Amino acid sequence: MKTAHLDTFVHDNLPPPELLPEFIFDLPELEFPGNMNCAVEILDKAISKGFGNRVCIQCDRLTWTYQDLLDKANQMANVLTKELHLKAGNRVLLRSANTPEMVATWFAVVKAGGIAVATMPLLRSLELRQIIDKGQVSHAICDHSLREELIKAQQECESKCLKHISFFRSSDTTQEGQHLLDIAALSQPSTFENFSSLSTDCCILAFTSGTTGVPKATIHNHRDVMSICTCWPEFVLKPLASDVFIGSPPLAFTFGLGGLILFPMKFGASVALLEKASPKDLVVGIQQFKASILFTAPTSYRQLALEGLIDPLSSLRKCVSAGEALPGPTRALWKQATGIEIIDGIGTTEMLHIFISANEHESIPGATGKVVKGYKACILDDDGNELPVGTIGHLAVKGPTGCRYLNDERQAKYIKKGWNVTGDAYLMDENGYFHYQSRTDDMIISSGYNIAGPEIEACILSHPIVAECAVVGEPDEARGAIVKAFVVLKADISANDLSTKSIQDHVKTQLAPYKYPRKIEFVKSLPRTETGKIQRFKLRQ
Ligand code: 3UK
Repeated sequence: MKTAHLDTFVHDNLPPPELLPEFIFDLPELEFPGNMNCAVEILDKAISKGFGNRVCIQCDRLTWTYQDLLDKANQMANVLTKELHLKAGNRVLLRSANTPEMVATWFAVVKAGGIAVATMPLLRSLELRQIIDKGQVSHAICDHSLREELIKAQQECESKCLKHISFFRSSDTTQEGQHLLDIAALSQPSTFENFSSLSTDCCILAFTSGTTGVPKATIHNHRDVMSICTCWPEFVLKPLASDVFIGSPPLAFTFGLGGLILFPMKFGASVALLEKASPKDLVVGIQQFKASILFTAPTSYRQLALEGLIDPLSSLRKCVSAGEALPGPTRALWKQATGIEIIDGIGTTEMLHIFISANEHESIPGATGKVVKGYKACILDDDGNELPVGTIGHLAVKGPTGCRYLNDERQAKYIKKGWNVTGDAYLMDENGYFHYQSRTDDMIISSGYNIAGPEIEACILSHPIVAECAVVGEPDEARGAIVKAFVVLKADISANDLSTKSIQDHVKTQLAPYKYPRKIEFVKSLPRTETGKIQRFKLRQ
């Protein structure tokens, strides 16, 4: 394999060919040229498609058209290459909330042939340091208000690879020794000679924390980015140019990058970016920007519906849920509150975006959906053999995108016989719908029964006194493990033996009695990752 990069660090640390998944490009839409820069395909080509004067990005401070975004990205790309000596293949860390400036820097980096390493604003210096070291990051671009932890990380970093930090949105333009990217960009031309990358050159390193907490970096190239812009959005979401996207996932989470930036832009639509995106912020944003397509996580849908925050006559037209299993009761609550059937989809950082999903007309409660056109999926046993319909096993997928960890032994674990194995227990029914059971590491085995926590969670969530809930296995001498539920009650409900009994009885009447939670602990909140996933390993400790 070749590369057009001058800095070949990522190329040199790709997994060996025998550990790569199989890639499939059997649709005409997935035939890409050998030379391709996805930033050019998405941004520059939006102008030639006639989108130049359309609104592209809004936030509560400003509105940018496609032409505005292109001008800013080009100016910044000029600064990166001329002033900061960015070489194609260098890794550039981005640190910001979801802002238009973050988007402009992302495009600037990719246009210049750099590799964007987007990070979540909440990360502290230790986590940033791990990313900088693992990715051998040479440049960082940072919202000025988030500088402290990054500067600390730079100082503490073992490899001293991070040489240039550049800031934007600084209110203090006089501070010496600080490079201010947005100010420097003002004196640059708004045209830029885009780097002519191979479609197989890396353009994103997406970090994922994994179950052990040691971060993994997934490598994605220009072709991967264009593939995700084709499959799920074209075949499932089907947005219109008039749509206004909004949502909570950070742009550092590939769910957010795709859903809030790449997909709207592919269709000439627009996005309203929120720096804070709690359920209350989402409601305000939806009203303010008349948003029509919402991307958020299952808990956020549940909270919006339970707290009566959402106006059933709002501008919303489509709602997408991913990141965690969508419990049946949450789907039903949302339908009741808004009349909208949620579009569920499972994606992973390794696969870049969603590969199993169902649109609002084809979704069925309790199932994530069918395999997205362009991908293949099946269920494997422990030895990597395909299992028959209706059998629980390991979810396996292949398609135009796939797992490539940067210099990581865990590559061998994700790939089985060319399939990407996500670590989820699923079954496929006779109609090709995939039904989520649990993470394979979260399956509870009690007295020889396989119990999938999320099934019990969905049941407990349908109890009228329950706000949130998570189920784990607790080690037990007699039974191996018992089902234990952590429950957050609704605001006006008090925790006592009666509520425990009522929840247990509810489960016993709805599901096979052996599945009922023998222990219930009432808690104020559940531990979650920044991408909204319940941290069940913390509850097990
Ligand atoms: C879980 C789901 C059931 C599942 C992601 C959309 O979540 C994303 O990527 P991550 O790497 O996590 C992947 C894991 O999360 N999961 C995600 N969606 C669902 N489980 N139903 C779902 N709908 O365990 C998976 O293995 O953080 C999601 C797009 C891009 C993404 N990166």
